[in-house]
Amino acid sequence: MNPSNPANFQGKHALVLGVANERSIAWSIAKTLAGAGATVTLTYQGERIRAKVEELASSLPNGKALPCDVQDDQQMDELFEELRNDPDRKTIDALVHSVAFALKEELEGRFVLTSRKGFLLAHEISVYSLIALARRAETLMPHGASILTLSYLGAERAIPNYNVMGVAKAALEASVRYLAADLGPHRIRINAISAGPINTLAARGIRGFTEMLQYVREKAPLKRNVTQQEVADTALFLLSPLAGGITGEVLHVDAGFNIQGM
Ligand code: NAD
Ligand code: IMJ
Repeated sequence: MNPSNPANFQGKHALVLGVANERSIAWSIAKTLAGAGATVTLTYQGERIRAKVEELASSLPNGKALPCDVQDDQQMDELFEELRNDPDRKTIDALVHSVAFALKEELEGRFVLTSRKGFLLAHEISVYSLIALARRAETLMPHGASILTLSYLGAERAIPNYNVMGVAKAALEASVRYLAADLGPHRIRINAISAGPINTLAARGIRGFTEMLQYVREKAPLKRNVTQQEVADTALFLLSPLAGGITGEVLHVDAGFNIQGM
């Protein structure tokens, strides 16, 4: 990439949470950031996906994979301690939060049946983690650093089966605004992409997901689903100085589906 291009990430470090496999949205974003010159650190949730994420990290120039289960404060502290001691990674110019989880039984049936345990778990992993990471990252972030998270239209509309995840995404989007207000004076920006449905691990096994993809394809202004690359390109933009005037924003990358009325 042209060194004068504002979306050039040469000499910059990006920390990307939420890669589980090649289909993860976080992986598309990581590859795109690496393509723009960034040194990328991936994190993985547990030993079960360690080998896969290490393999993906090793395919990136100077890529590295470190453990981080966002339910574990000690693992989060150790992640940032490890980064602080690595000369190539001791500053974080871009942080990508692409993490969400709810109990499978909460993602079907009536929302009114949401359990206390299911509610708290979804919010802990999918929302609190962003705040916990932003606080730790702040100390390593230079002026101009940028944070990005992934949301979904279910934050704004009642979408069948999205249930407690929709409420968690609403809290995530509100957290983006509060974090933007808090981090702005430190010249750190934070935004969300509200992505249209994409066939990933988090979508697989969702009852009727194929029909949801088809519904969007028929109704969206662009008459198709959004691609992983379109989400990743928007991520690169929001994380770069090209978006220097944008913070606290939720940007829909969904082939226009959200604007459609009748
Ligand atoms: P994915 O399953 O590939 O990614 C979800 C990630 O969350 C996984 O890598 C998983 O390891 C991680 N995770 C779960 N619990 C964790 C924990 N305790 N600690 C650390 N990591 C944990 O699926 P995806 O579709 O790439 O999802 C990424 C993000 O995009 C999520 O926030 C999701 O809500 C959002 N999103 C997805 C879609 C879609 O249709 N796929 C649409 C809009 C938004
Ligand atoms: C998820 C559930 C219901 C409807 C859904 C989704 N639609 C879309 C998704 C229409 C697009 C995918 N999505 C946006 C998510 O955020 C998914 C999060 C998720 C998925 C799972 C599946 C496996 C599991 N827990 C999960 N937790 C969160 O056990």
